[in-house]
Amino acid sequence: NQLQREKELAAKTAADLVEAGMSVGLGTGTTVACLLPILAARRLSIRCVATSPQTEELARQLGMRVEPFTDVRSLDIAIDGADQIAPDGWLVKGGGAAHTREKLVAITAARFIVIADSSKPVDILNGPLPIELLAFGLGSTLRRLGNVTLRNLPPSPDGGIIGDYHGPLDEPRATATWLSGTPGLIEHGLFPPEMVSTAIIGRGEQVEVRNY
Ligand code: DER
Repeated sequence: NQLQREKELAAKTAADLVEAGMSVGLGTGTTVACLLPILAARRLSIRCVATSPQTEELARQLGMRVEPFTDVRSLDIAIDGADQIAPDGWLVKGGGAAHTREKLVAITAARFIVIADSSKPVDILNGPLPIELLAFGLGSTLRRLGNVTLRNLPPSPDGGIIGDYHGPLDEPRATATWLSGTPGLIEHGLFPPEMVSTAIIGRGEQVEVRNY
């Protein structure tokens, strides 16, 4: 369908940015699932880190070299999807419950590239905003956060509890600062523009490239 073709188009455009010898961060979700076969088919000698077991499994099945992120201190490029993309570059991520690892890979990469179909750009970010919470003291954290629902998911690979914050996101910087300063909250899905290099958005048969 149209959105799938747009994902493929964005993924192919992003794959052109990956060169032999690079260390590459691989995001999580259905758009990244389009990217991996394209990247694998180019048979570049690249070292990858994955942001979820799902991505790791798919990359390994495609014969890609995936390494633990533990000792990797820098990445040349990271490519990931997004749930929402604001005009100024703020992202909402975490639909796939992997935003904690995705943010660490994104901040590590020299270039962070977002790939998306035309349903992702929005005028104003709106919730729900994915969050990952420490299991210890969960009740206290939920009380202090207020407007939060928990997802019916197993704990994350890092043992965190995945939920969604339903408050307003029209002031993303203030909300991101408040959430990041909340004891018991491991990570939230607001990614600031300073973390994003480029968004590649499939629109019909074209791609829109936004550089921030
Ligand atoms: O969970 C995530 O952050 C994913 O990258 C998500 O934002 C995009 O998933 P999709 O490519 O399946 O829409």
